[in-house]
Amino acid sequence: LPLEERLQRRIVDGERKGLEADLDEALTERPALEIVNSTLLAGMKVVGELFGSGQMQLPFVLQSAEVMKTAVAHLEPHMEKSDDEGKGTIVLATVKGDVHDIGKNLVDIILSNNGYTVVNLGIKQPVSAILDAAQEHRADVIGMSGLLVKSTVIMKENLQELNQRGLSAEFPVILGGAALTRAYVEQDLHEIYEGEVRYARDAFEGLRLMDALIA
Ligand code: B1M
Repeated sequence: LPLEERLQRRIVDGERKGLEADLDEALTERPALEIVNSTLLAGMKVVGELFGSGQMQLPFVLQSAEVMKTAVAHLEPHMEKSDDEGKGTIVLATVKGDVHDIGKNLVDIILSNNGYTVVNLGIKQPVSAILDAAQEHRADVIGMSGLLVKSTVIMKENLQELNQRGLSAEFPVILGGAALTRAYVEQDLHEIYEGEVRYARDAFEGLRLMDALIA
């Protein structure tokens, strides 16, 4: 198989053996981020489709996710970093009840490489933990990720909690994850949140939003 297809198959099949060698070969042709975006994410998309249609069982999805994480970790040192530092702080978390963290961790990498301080709380974070960390670290922005449909409801509740605690003016919020839509965030959630709430389709939009919110 050609290299790109081979790499995609490694993600889909959860096949780790020879992964690093293939990634190193790919790095001689293309920048690390492009490999993540065009090749590896395409593989995860196939995994999602197979799982969604019942053609792939959960343990195999987990294996694919592990290979994806290994690949991203291998590529990360090769990613471009800006010399900027201290541009601002974001507290980042996957919301309560949700374990998906590959996307969130990509956001962490992209923001960290571009001069932001990222306080990455991990997965299944209750709103109290997110708000405590935001206050403790004097975050400029709160970022929440979630891939389950029920996470979109949790995000709404979290924004209501920010309102209730009188923190909405202090904390603009960026939301991301596959179950969200732009309309849900920019219309429905925009209506209920008393501060700024924005939707990031991918990690790069997350970066653009950080730049815009902090400027
Ligand atoms: Co899960 N899962 N999963 N899963 N899983 C989905 C999300 C699902 C759509 C699959 C499907 O049915 N087709 C489905 C959700 C359906 C729904 O809610 N309606 C689903 C399900 C059902 C489940 C379980 C419930 C299955 C079960 O137990 N029966 C279970 C849930 C457990 C829980 O959370 N409580 C579960 C478990 C798992 C694994 C553990 C096996 C594994 C996760 C491993 C891990 O993350 N460590 C897993 C995986 C891998 C997936 C799919 C296949 C791939 C997700 C992924 O990593 N994509 C997924 C299918 C899909 O998404 N269509 C699926 C790659 C990643 C880079 O994309 O996270 O979207 P994503 O991030 C993007 C953007 O969204 C954005 O930037 C990234 C790219 O640049 N972004 C942000 C994300 N967060 C952001 C935050 C920002 C800005 C941008 O700022 C704050």
